[in-house]
Amino acid sequence: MENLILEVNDYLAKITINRSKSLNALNRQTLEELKSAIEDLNMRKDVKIVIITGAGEKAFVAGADIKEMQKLNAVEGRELARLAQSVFASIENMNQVVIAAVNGYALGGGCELALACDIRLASANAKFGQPEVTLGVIPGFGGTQRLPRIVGSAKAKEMIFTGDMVDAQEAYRIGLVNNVYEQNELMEKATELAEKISSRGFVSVSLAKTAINDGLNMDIQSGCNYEANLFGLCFATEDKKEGMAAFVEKRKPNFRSC
Ligand code: DAK
Repeated sequence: MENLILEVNDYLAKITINRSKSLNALNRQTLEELKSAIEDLNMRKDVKIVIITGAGEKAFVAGADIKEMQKLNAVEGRELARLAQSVFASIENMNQVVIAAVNGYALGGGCELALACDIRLASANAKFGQPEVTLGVIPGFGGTQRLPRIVGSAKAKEMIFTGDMVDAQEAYRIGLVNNVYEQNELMEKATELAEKISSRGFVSVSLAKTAINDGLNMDIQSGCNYEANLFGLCFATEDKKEGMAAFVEKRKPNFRSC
């Protein structure tokens, strides 16, 4: 892979978007590489957490590659949006928990990539924005759909209609990121969070992710019914037996993710 670095260490995979000369902008090749990395990781039972970050200290991802998009016609633009949307949907629906470690600019497609992740941690210098209207287009990689679901439609409309950036503290205030850290602490904190989540009963973490993601597209009653079914499914797992036995026996559980 030319534009991605993929490192797997035990239960943790780290994907670094690696085009720092272009502030890690997503061109077609990078999206194709991301698609293939996500497909491979999704099949792996040993990997529980994926951290996505950008190379360097300036940018997470500064958007889709404007220089590449400049040459596209309408049909090619639609193809690019479809490719990115399918990659981001696979990230959103991965069996693993995906943490975005946003280490700088997360603009346009970069903000949309972070939105597709389960949890967003930001460095203090991070900046988020959907500047597409300044280029005469609209967000095309899911931003008009995911941003309002996360920060509410009023704040999402303000960000998308103005194209203005918000800094890390404002992103935290509006619920766009879960936490903000100094740049040099970001990866350590992301790894600590990964460690904590991976120590839980991982089948249940994964089912909880499914319940939340699918439930967001249902009415509340259908969502609760769906939750009850997945709750019931947990009772068929070894992790449920181990978790409850450990509680009763006053010891730490030893989950085996099955
Ligand atoms: N694409 C390509 N190159 C980029 C880039 C990008 N998004 N962002 C930065 N670069 C490149 C710069 O051109 C520059 O390259 P050289 O000139 O050195 O060759 C290098 O990275 C360093 O950038 P700057 O010199 O500009 O660095 P500064 O610190 O001065 O400024 C900046 C940093 C992040 C504020 C600035 O680079 C910037 O504003 N970048 C563009 C951010 C942006 O507008 N992102 C959103 C892109 S649009 C679709 C609809 C919409 C979309 C896609 C599909 N469909 C419906 C089909 C749109 C998606 C987007 O993401």
